[in-house]
Amino acid sequence: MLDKNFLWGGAVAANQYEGAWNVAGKGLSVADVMTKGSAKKPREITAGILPGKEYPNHLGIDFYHHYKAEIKLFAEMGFKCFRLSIAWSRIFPKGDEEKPNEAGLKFYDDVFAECLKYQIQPVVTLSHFEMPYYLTKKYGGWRNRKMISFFLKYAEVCFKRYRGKVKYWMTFNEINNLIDTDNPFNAWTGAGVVYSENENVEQTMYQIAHYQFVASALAVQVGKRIDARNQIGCMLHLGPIYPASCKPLDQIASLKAMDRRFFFSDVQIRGTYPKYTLKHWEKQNLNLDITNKDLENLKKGTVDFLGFSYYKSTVAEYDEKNTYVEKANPHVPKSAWDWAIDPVGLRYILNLAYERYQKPLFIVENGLGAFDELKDETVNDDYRINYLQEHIVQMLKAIEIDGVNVIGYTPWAAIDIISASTGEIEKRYGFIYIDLEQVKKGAAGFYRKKSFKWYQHIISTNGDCL
Ligand code: BGP
Repeated sequence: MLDKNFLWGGAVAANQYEGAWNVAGKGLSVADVMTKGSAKKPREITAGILPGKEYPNHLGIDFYHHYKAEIKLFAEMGFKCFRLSIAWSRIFPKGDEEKPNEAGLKFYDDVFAECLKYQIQPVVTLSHFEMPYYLTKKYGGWRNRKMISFFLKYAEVCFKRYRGKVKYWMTFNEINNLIDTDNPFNAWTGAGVVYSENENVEQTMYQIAHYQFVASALAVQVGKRIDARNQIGCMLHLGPIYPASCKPLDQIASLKAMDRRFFFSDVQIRGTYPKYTLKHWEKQNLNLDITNKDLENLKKGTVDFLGFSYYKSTVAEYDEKNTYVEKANPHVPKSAWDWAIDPVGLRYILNLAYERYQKPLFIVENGLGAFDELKDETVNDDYRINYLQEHIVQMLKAIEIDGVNVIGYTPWAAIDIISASTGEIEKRYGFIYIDLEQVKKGAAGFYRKKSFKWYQHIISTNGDCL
């Protein structure tokens, strides 16, 4: 039997669904200057708005103008919580201003009031791929230590303004994406940084991570001071990287691969740098700007829970030169976007994370991106129902058999939104179908998919029907 306060809900991010990119004083965010991509072609990072290019985030699904109708649908599904992010550039349009933008703050007052009207708890991510673009131009993004104070100020304004309305917060979305330096999307959306060809990318990446750790730890301290009831978490993308075989060296490969993935929560939950990282820095001769005061702050600002997204698993094979290479898992099927579908992996990662930290875990993203077809005003998305059902069953096993403490589950996404990696809406995740053509004409354009009723039933029985 799940706890009666278990947080069932759904998740989204401001830059992928709000639209109204330049309304009511909002500044440009890093997401606002990324063009549309496709399943095959990555999105382009541009130096401002290029005329004639498509910027999907500018419209999103226009939640900004339809939030009442959409939150009403979430209430109809029975959501206990709604995970969303605040667009930093609505609150501080450039990022370094003295005073926040009142119209931006007011928008979230209204959104939170609407959620609370239906007893839906907002669960808020402060930075979800949408930092003010100006901060990248003027300060070089998170390469710069000054970012710590800009973020802290933004966080403090939010904690004060939404005191008593929001209890669950997360500082940086998928902070550990930074470690995958091969994909420029990660440094851009996570830190407002484009690496140059001749820099030591590893050194820059760890420096960015350090500044974000300090910023997050300071935000935790301020958030707790403003309201001791606040629960402030870190947020990572997680998933097992199994050993490719039962060869002993493949076990080491998997162990090291998982350390690399957990490095960020090791710091944010334990408040110190793990030994394996210190050894690595020494070996690589990295020279990082880390002060004693920073280290004290990391200790004082550890997080209350671990929020994470779970989509897929991979395997690690031992490689003499690089310790391991990550590969696809041949034992699990794949989605239309080539993402491995592995529900058992969710139980596995829940166990792994809980053994490592003994902290509450919050699954704040999990879902299937698929091509949906609207027919007779609905979508027959049995594939999505199967995907979610199998994952929920594994989550319940982790809770009821393995004793893992999971506090909530917010599938990605509550409603169809713009996909982060492709910049298209065609990779759909929601329980509610959005017809963008209608949205462009000013209508809300939504249709309940088959999964809508199914999820409503799961929530109303608190998972007992499975
Ligand atoms: C996570 C992000 C989300 C989201 C999701 C699905 O990495 O936190 O913002 O979009 O993945 O990814 P995509 O939209 O690229 O399919």
